[in-house]
Parts: sequence; C-alpha cells; structure tokens
Amino acid sequence: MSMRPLTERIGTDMFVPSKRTAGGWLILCAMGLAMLACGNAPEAPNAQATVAAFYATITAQAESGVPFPTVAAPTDLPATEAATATFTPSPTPPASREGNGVNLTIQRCQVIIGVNGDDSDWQNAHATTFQLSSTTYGENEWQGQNDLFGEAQMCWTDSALYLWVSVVDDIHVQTETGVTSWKGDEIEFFFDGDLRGDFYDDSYDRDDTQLGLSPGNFDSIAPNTVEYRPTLGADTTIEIAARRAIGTGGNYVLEAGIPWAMLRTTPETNTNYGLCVALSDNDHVNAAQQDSMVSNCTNLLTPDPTTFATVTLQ
Ligand SMILES: [Ca+2]
Ligand SMILES: [Ca+2]
Ligand SMILES: [Ca+2]
Ligand SMILES: [Ca+2]
Repeated sequence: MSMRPLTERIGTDMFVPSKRTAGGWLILCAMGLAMLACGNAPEAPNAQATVAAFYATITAQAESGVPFPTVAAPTDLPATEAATATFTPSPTPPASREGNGVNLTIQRCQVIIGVNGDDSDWQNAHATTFQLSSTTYGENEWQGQNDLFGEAQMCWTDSALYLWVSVVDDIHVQTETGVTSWKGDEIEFFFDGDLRGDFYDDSYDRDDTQLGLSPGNFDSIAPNTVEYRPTLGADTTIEIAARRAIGTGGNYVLEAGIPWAMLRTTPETNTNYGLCVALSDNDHVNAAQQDSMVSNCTNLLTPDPTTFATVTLQ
C-alpha cells in the first residue's frame, strides 16, 4: 500500500478525433461557430482545445436527451419597433435550487487536512458525508454499485475546499491525462461560486467550474488534475493524492484540496453555492472512453450549471 506524491500537472493531451462522419463534423463546426458567436463556448486557449471541448461536451452528453444549446438569429427590427420594445426583468432568483438531489451543508474542517491519501485526519474533521449513487450518464452501461459507486466527504477552510472520495469500481482503467482524463476513471468536481447572480443561466461563465481529479493509473501515471470549464486546460493549483489498496479490484480513494482561487470565489458562511461530485467510469482496458457516470446530483448534465445541487457553507 503506497501513497502517491502530490501533483499539479497541467493537461496537455492532444485531441483524438473519433469515427465521426464528414456530415457530422460539418454540423459540429456550424454549431461551434454559433456557440462562439454568442459567447457560450468555453474560453478555449486555442482552436484545437475548442474542438476538444466541443467533442467532450457532445460525446458525453449526446445520449442524455438534452438538446444542444440553440441560438436564435437576431432580428433586425425597424427603428420604431426597436425603440418601443419593452424590457422584461428576470424573476427574482430563489435562495437555493431544488430537485437536483439532496442539498448539503458543509462545515469548516475541525482539523488540518493533509492531502496525502490517508483518511485518519477525516475522522475528526466534522466533514459532511454523501453518496455518489445517481446514474447520470450511461445508464445502459452501468452494472450496479459494484461497477461504480462512491462516498464523498467534504469540509472547508478559508483557503480551500477539501474532498475525500472512496470509489467502488470493478476494473480500473485510466490511460489518459489532462483534458482527456474524462475518458478514464476519475472524479469530476462541479462548483457554482455565484448561485443567485446568474441563477437561470444554463451555460458556464467565470463563476462556474468543472474540474477533473484523476487518480492516474497507480503506476506510470501519477494523480493529476485538469480544468475543463470555464477554461479548458487552464493551469490548476489543486493538491491531490490517490491510493489503491492491493486486491480490491478497481477501488481507490482520492483526497484533494481545491483552493478557493481555483473556484474564483471567496467562501462566506451561510451562503449557498452549486456543487456536484461525480465519478467517471471506464472498464474497457483497450479503449479510452467514458462508460458511465454517477453523482450526488440526480439530474447532472455536465455542460449545464443549473443541474447542480445547492450547498451551504457553515
Ligand atoms: Ca489526509
Ligand atoms: Ca466499473
Ligand atoms: Ca453561477
Ligand atoms: Ca473503471
């Protein structure tokens, strides 16, 4: 039983095209241009990353039944009509979001959490414990809780949000790092740092974050982290450690400290935020692909912050 060193690796993996038809790519490209035009696309650092982000979104969500965001073409109104158009204010947002799973309260850590893959510090941390058991992607692939299931613990300090996850998985597969880590076994972390300010906005902006926390493969690939949204492949400053006990199949534990700066917010007591923790599963040893996901958020759609559960810091 060995501990892995902390890592802060930046995702640098290359985009690998799929067997998509030429027609399919044309549609993707058209949709990509529309997204860029209306500001819905992640702030990708380059064109390749934009395509990779698009591919990730579409591939992971294609079978979810949720339509891709559509863009209405602006209508050129005559000057007189434009001048008389009335402004309809958005409704006042509620304090919390309901119906996306159990809303949580997270306490301050009562002990110093050492991000080292050892959970002894969590025994007295006063952490909140919750299950990752709702299948949110790949329902037909998911074989039950021996295939993929998790239990998470969380607490917070003024500097970071701390996470411990125990993962049940039958087969561990992770050949990827960085922006393609979602094609292997990993933990995905979603946070909405400004819940009420853009309550009805179903796309990511600067206060909404999707991170990948990969355990690596417990061999040549060390634990590593990636930012998927809002900026694909941006630098990360997350502490991470992962450990796999010998003889436990694909089971592993992962511990992380996510600085509030990574979430672009300052924590405030008695304030509500959006939060989901999800597990991504791949059991195909010869293919980098996402089989299924489970989460505490019952309606999680990875491109949509309005599907996150609400968490209150105390
Ligand atoms: Ca620890
Ligand atoms: Ca599995
Ligand atoms: Ca938000
Ligand atoms: Ca697996």
